[in-house]
Amino acid sequence: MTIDKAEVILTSPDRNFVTLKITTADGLTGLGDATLNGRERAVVSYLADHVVPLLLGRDESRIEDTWQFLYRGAYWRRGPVTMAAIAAVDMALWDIKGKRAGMPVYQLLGGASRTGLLAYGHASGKDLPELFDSVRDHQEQGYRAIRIQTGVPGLKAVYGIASQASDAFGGEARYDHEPARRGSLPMEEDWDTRSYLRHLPGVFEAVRNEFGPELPLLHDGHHRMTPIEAAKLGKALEPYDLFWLEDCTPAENQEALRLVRRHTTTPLAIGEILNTVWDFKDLIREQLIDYVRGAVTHMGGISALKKTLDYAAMFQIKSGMHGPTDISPVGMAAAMHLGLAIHNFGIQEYMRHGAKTDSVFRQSFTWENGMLHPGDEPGLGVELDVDEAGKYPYEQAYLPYNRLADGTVHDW
Ligand code: EZ4
Ligand code: CO
Repeated sequence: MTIDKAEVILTSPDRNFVTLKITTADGLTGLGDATLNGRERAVVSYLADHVVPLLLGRDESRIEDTWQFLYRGAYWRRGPVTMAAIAAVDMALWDIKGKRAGMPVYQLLGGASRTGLLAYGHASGKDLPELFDSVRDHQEQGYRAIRIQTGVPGLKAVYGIASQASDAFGGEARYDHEPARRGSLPMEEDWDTRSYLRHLPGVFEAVRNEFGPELPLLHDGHHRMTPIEAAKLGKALEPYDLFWLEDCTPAENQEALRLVRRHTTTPLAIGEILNTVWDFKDLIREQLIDYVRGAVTHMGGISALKKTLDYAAMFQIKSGMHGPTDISPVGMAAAMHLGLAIHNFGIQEYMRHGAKTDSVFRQSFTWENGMLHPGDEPGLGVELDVDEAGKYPYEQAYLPYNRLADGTVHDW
């Protein structure tokens, strides 16, 4: 069948999401996630102005050909805007192919390699008592693996720590849903790497003492360290047996990971801001990482991320797909189908979306005993309620950024 219609839907239930909806000549629909946190409208324009006209009249069944046409045909390759747009087309066509076949997408990818996906959530607290409460709260929500972020003495506002309750979560403190972070200008946070490096090992020691050796613990360094600082932190955290240390250095300088690797056996995860297999090529071939953090939404879709993960599998590197709330329920569903099918699944990041988001996107995934499963609806298993989406117009929102004590802008 040919593609008859392609619409770009920008909606902001709890937060902004960009969704591509493709309709075929016989009325089948497919959804794709193109959300790029803080730069949403750039992808809306890329899709609506440049990609939609190319889709109309195309054969819906030709997923790989459409991907290659959009990637190679544009001449300008890679980059988050381009790859989020291509990802949305790819996801929507897989959704349609599943519906056409009457099968969930994971069946088309080779079928289930496991019964469910181990997922981790985000515990945080400005101090240890708050952090412990947050870990317990996550355990009560069913999480069996938990990311730990804390405040650092002397710093007022630090990445990943909620400082106020969120309405979207009935008063639960959530750093990704704070109204203060959704203003018309980005919020400024502060940073000091030496204080952080002094403080963090003690936090992990306390968490291990309180919660025992079994619980898988993760931590996100959010690109803030130099190679030698990252090596030092990885080494200092070894006694606490982390599942992974994420984004220890900025991902642009990939050679830096060689130095980190020489000094520590703490597993490393990288790549939530990477966009193509080329960005991962050296990291994978040189075995500089243990987990691929790429998201379906930012890596050009299911087709492209599957190739990257198949390549990673040759080096015993596993998936650790990015799954914050700025990946829409459509992007999360795509991640779950892919994660269920591949052999080298590692872990899936999962932060629950808010109630308004769940009212716009009707979903069929399950969350039981700390495990996700995409469900068995044909396609991706997500439907978008256009009327409901229309109730929540786009709101300008930026990610926060960082300055050191002397005012220097630091990596965020
Ligand atoms: O900063 O999703 O691991 N998760 C993260 C996230 C990212 C945001 C960026 O859009 O690092 O909190
Ligand atoms: Co991260």
